[in-house]
Amino acid sequence: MKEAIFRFPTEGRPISCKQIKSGHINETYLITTDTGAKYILQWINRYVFPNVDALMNNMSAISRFLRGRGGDMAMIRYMDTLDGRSYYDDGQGGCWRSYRFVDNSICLQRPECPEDFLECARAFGHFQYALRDFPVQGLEETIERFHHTPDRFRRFRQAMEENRAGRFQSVMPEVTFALEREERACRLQKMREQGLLPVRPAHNDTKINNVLLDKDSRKAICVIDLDTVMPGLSVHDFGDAIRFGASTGAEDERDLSKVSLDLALFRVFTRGFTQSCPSLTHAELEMLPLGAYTMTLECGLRFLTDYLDGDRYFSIDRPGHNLDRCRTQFKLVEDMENKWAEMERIVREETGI
Ligand code: GN1
Ligand code: MG
Repeated sequence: MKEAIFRFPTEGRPISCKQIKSGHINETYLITTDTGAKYILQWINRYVFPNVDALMNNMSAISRFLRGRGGDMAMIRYMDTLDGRSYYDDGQGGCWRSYRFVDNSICLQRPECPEDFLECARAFGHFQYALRDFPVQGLEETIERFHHTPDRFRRFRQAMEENRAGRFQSVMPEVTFALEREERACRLQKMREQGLLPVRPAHNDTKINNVLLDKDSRKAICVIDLDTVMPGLSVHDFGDAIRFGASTGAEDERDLSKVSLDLALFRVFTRGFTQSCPSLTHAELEMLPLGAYTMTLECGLRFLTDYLDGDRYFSIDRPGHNLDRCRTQFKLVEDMENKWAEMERIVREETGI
């Protein structure tokens, strides 16, 4: 049992604790008490999120705003600790938070049918739309330059130079692949700087497993994992969801012949996201395919950077795990290049631009 749970006002006495393997950064546990009440307890990774107060402040500002707005999408509510704080600092570098498990909810690692992905799109589209007039300057950057692609390339170059794990020589094909695509991948950040794309409150981590679905109706209940909500681009939210959910293979699949972009899922997501977020500008709609491309390349680059650094950021389950993940992302990028005209056509057909 994780001792931290006793710092929170649970209903009943905690009797079991099971780790939920989902995500590469924080640790998540399902706690059950003797009355049958269930809670999620989470350990926050301070290496990745040094400023836990900023993260919890963002989250409560967003929750307050969304609750005030009403609508059919729920919001999880973190519990205060018994001594009235928003999280528990265990004094040994660990920070913990907890919320009541959402009854009858499931989260998927991949869509089991197109409707699951449509629900995921509706949830993230609705999230964007509901926050369309949230004062974005009130949000703190919980991770500096999180989706600043040019800065990701800068850090990548630094990792190559430092070559901490001595792996540089073994990843030359991946290095070349990334560098050849740098200009295209940095285009959205340029557009942001030129004011061509609006800066909005973005979720920034829109994997399908960050949406809770109702186990029976399979309808989206709410969006979770708000740790990376900060000023960003809507096209990144679209793109990250495609990168993960519209791939025919798992993020760490070793057989690359299984990894490609599923255009039917791409279409479904485009439909759900844009219909539930009618506030997207013409430029944002036009850039949706580039959002998918950028987030996939950037994510591959981040895995590669971490591989060069000796796996310090993303948790791994096997040697070479980050390199495997990098390769699936790059394979997907290549497939998007081949399917580019179709991606653009789908966006035109679904949005009417
Ligand atoms: C990390 O931990 P998880 O799975 O929610 C990462 C995302 C990556 C993702 C890749 C804070 O998210 O940016 O896209 O792994 N989160 C952070 O699967 O870096
Ligand atoms: Mg996350």
